[in-house]
Amino acid sequence: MKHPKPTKITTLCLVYQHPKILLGLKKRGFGEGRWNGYGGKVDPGETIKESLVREMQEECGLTPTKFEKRATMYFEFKGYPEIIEVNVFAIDEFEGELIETEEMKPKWFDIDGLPWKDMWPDDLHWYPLFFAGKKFKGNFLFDGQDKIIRHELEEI
Ligand code: 6OG
Repeated sequence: MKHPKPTKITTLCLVYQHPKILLGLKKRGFGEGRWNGYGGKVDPGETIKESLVREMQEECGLTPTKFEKRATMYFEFKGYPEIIEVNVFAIDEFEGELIETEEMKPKWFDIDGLPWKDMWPDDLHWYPLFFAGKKFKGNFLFDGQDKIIRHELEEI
């Protein structure tokens, strides 16, 4: 599967301890009002792993101590030049105390009771692969922020 050249590299961390998953309600900025994993833009001079540890600490107070890369996905938005690379990690173990921050309000969900209508629509496509322990890659083309025009997903 070919992918476009990203303009922005990000991480997305899902703390998954079956049957529970930790999500955060984004309180501001891109994806505001949606439940999502933790993460954000990888800063210059920072590795992807350093970035995900920093973002988790900043957004929910936890320090991930055992994690695994599970997916790389590319998101394009019709009419916009930005192409976001999202590196998805399963966080298996962590230290610290979970807190609400200015950016994110945390909540543990049962995987059978996810708030799909208040999540990114791509999540419906790839969360099942994530929960099944798969590694995968994907491309998504959005029209606005609610509608997916085209997508492809492939196990690796
Ligand atoms: P900041 O740009 O606010 O980080 N992200 C997405 N997550 C999902 N589930 N679906 C998408 O579809 C996403 N696009 C971006 C990556 C943005 C955070 O949101 C993730 C980052 O963790 C379009 O720093």
